[in-house]
Amino acid sequence: MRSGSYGDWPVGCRPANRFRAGPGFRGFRYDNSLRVVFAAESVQRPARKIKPAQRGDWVDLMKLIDSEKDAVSGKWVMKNGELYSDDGGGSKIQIPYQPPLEYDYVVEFTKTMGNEAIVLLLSRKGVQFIWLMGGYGNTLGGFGMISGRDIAENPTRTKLPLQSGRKYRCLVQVRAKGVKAFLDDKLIVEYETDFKDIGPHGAWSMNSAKLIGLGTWGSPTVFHSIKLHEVSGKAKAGKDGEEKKGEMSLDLGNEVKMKLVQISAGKFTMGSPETEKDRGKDEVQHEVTISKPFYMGVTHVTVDQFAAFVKDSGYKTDAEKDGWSFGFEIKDGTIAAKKMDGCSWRNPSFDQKGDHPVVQVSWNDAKAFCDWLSKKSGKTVQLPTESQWEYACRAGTKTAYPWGDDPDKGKGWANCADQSLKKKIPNETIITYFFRWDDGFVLTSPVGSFKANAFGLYDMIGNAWEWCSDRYGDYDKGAGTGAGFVLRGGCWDGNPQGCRSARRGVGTPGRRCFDFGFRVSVDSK
Ligand SMILES: [Ca+2]
Repeated sequence: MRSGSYGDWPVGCRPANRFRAGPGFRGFRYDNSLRVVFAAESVQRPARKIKPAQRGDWVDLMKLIDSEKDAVSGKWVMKNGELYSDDGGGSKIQIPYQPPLEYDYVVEFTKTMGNEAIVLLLSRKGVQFIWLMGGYGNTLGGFGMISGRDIAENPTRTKLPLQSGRKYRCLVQVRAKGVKAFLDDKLIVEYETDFKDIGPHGAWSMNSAKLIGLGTWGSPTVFHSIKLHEVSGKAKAGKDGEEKKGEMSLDLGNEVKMKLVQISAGKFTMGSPETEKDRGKDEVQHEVTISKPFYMGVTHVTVDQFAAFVKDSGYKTDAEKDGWSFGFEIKDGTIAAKKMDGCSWRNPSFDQKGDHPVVQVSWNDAKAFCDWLSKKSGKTVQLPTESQWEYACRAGTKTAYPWGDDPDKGKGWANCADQSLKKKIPNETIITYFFRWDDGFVLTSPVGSFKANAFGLYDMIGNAWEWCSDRYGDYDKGAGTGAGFVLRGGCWDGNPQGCRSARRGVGTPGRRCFDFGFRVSVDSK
């Protein structure tokens, strides 16, 4: 066992010793006590600030490392544009990794002395499988440090002598079908594997699962360049709060994020034509101009996201303050909705997981969430206006539903009152008719389970009603002045009438229910 800095080094590097055990070596298992060391260290580290690569661009990580010291741990010195490790037992750099994107990683380096390793670690199913430039006894190669039988197939391995003082260029290609590593254009390791299974190794992802580690072990090394290049895949949002390529990611703390997408300014016809089946009289058509682009949450606010808010702020929802909310039980083949003591977003009267839309939230609660997130993010986070909501829901469509005018063609688009719900409540009389398809969910569903609309937004129809910032009122009388606020989008128990794009709902600000949720919008600068 080594001294303090050893704990800074991934346990996965220890096999340098055990590798000597001979050809029968099949791997190693992590020591729980050392994993605890990692967990403790991770708490003390500052948040990551490294920007991910953009598609088609090469990103010089050396520059980032130079400007953002927390990208590095161990003994590193930046001199004249080169990064020196004065390695006494392990030093590392964390670099972005955003599966399922395809990347090239290029590292140019010179090992100056010593006989151990330079490594770049990835894993498959949480098991380390690449020791990119592993070395013992001046050997350089792609060692499969296989500690899980599921990846014990024989990879291509080539060992090369690693000479001190010589410059090497290493390229790692992460692709959908596997990983290849080249040293000076020579293939040194190749794995065919499921793209989805490739990721950072746990020991290296101390701050984020989106980072992998590059480091040295036992050998002072000079890194001349470290670059990465996104080869394909959709560009992702940049660092927290950064507005880039039409996306935004907000940090809610405790590793909880919220993704938003930019919606362009434009004009649309709000409301429904008089010919639309089941339309409401309050859906009078009128032209609306959305004068400025804005960001919209790609999904409802989830239970996990709401929990991050409550944890940070200590906020108590209206239902919690009052000690009751509107819950339901499925009884005698119907939904029996009623006031229930102790019912709230924590106990909505049915089972929900963290990725389901939070429900049992009032307009007041949703507004409090937005105010909190505004303060936390420095952005203007709010509930969408009713116009913004319908513009975003329609995403260019003029039909009754995002998928067209025929409710029967909506399978795969939304979680509504479908046949799976009907089977549970065959005697229901309030929900007068159901969608004819089966969406697979009786109650709420994980957000983003269905098709996104043309703006990249999920569940604009169905799952849970969404609060808007506007008071309800007649369209032709300007801003609403009524006591209630607008709810849009229908819900898991919404029938084909209630789940139309133009459908308007309303609730008083303290009202909460088992199918009331929300999503947020953010002003564009
Ligand atoms: Ca359903």
